[in-house]
Amino acid sequence: MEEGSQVALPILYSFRRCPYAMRARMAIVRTGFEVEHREVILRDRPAHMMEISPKGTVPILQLADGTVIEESLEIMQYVLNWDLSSHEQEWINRNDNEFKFHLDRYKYPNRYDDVDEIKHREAACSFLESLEAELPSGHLSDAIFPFVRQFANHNRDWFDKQPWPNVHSWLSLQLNSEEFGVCMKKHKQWMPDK
Ligand SMILES: N[C@@H](CCC(=O)N[C@@H](CS)C(=O)NCC(=O)O)C(=O)O
Repeated sequence: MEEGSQVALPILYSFRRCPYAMRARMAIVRTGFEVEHREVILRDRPAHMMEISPKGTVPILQLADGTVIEESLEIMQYVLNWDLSSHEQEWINRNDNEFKFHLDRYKYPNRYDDVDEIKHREAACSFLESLEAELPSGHLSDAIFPFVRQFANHNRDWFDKQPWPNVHSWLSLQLNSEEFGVCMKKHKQWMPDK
């Protein structure tokens, strides 16, 4: 390599508070996978991001050879070299479909027609009760806890009163970890040529 020449790093388009982006960033932090971090504001998405992934969601990982990975779970799998077991896949399906469905309606009832947020909070509890009985570990834990964090933060007082000692200690372990601290580091909005 010539002196001073640089190898392009993979590019990560991310948004700090997005739970999908968080799970991808956790995989990146865990492995020390190097990326050029590009912080996105969702209402002002960069043209390059929309070009490589017109669906416009974060996170997006573009590898140095141009390959685009536009699903958070696939980014995790790539970065961690993670071969999901069918049991892990079932948990992720429940998280990304059932739990996320109720979480969105609990957190943002005004975005939907005729939604009772408390009914959705109750429905979300069945997923949390399953977690209480069988806490996820390792990569699976990283894939799930950002969503539980969002649910917990919506009404922390209520959440803290629920009879889920395992979930409470599991969640606080994740949130207080050094890795999560790195994952939540603040970045300025990325702008081309800056
Ligand atoms: N299935 C996608 C979902 C990603 C997703 O929906 N991210 C949200 C932010 S949390 C997003 O970019 N939404 C686009 C928008 O709000 O316009 C994944 O796992 O990466």
